[in-house]
Amino acid sequence: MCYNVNDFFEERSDVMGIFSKIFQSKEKRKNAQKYKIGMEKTRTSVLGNLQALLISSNKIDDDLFDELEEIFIMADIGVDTVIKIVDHLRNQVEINKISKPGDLTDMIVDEMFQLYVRDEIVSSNLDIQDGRLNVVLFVGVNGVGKTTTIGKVAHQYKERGKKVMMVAGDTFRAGAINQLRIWSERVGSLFFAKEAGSDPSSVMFDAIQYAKEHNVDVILCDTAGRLQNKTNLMKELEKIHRVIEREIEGAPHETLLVIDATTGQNGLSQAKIFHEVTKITGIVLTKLDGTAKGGIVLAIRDELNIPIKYIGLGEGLDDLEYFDIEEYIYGMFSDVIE
Ligand SMILES: Nc1nc2c(ncn2[C@@H]2O[C@H](COP(=O)(O)OP(=O)(O)OP(=O)(O)O)[C@@H](O)[C@H]2O)c(=O)[nH]1
Ligand SMILES: [Mg+2]
Repeated sequence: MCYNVNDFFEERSDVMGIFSKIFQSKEKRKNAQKYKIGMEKTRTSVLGNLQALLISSNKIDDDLFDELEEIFIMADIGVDTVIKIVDHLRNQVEINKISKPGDLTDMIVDEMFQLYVRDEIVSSNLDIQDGRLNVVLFVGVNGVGKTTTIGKVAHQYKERGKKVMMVAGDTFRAGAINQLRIWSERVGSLFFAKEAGSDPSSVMFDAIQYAKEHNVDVILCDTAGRLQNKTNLMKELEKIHRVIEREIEGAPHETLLVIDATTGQNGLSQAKIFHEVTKITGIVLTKLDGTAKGGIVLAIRDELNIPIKYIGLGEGLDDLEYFDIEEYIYGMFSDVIE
């Protein structure tokens, strides 16, 4: 299959530019700047390669599609997802008789956008409601950013006037309790801990009683980092979940799996296993600022169907954003959308 520049000189079809139109219609640009800055590594890498490829190609052919696949896989979009995107792109090129490689950029942006929003508009808001004690549990492997994210989330809810309490459920790692305590002081939230080595389920139990007595709005529960293949630790997580569930109907209202974006595809397999043990309601994708592999967002959406609720774009208190697909795509492609 080969599309030669000289064979077709058709105008571009209406199916293109959907993303640009939607994005233009909203006043999201200001917030999107944070994505743009935070995703600099992904943007410069993906876009740099993409632009170099499209400029150097004078026709759309199989070689071009192969190279596109390579660029997307390098950005960690995931092989299965990439194949889907590129196959669909091929079809669109054929149907709309696209011949200029330069016209592909808009189509690629749209493909990615539509892949994410295909079934429904995915809400990234946390299920935090007024008039009840809300429980958010943070889980994940070691060092992904659970404790830091709790600090950032606490800060956001404090700013909105909520009474927030952090719970030191990581009783395992030396220094973990203190690390969370420091975050609570920084944010100005309540803090609940028992002595190191306590059973984390009993910490949760006591924390919930305390929170009920003191009219706390939101409790954010830290847990010890655990490898998904360590059976005893995963069982511990099940127990923590059960205790919370027993004490408050419908809780935990959110169980967020924290994934480090720099670990790429490995994060996907972590998610699958954690999801089997404890129902994950959302993903926090941290360290997106530290990787050129920001395409992992699309792989998570396509392969797991668990919503990404937050993304971490740095180590500071304000470097956490609700995940927004439009702002994300803007962060990745802003140089060509503008
Ligand atoms: N660049 C960047 N660094 C981050 C982000 N989130 C967390 N970090 C850093 O990642 C490191 C680990 O963060 P922690 O919050 O301690 O991770 P954890 O999951 O609680 O770790 P354990 O409790 O040991 O399992 C720290 O140096 C954080 O500053 C982010 O969004 N971007
Ligand atoms: Mg921690």
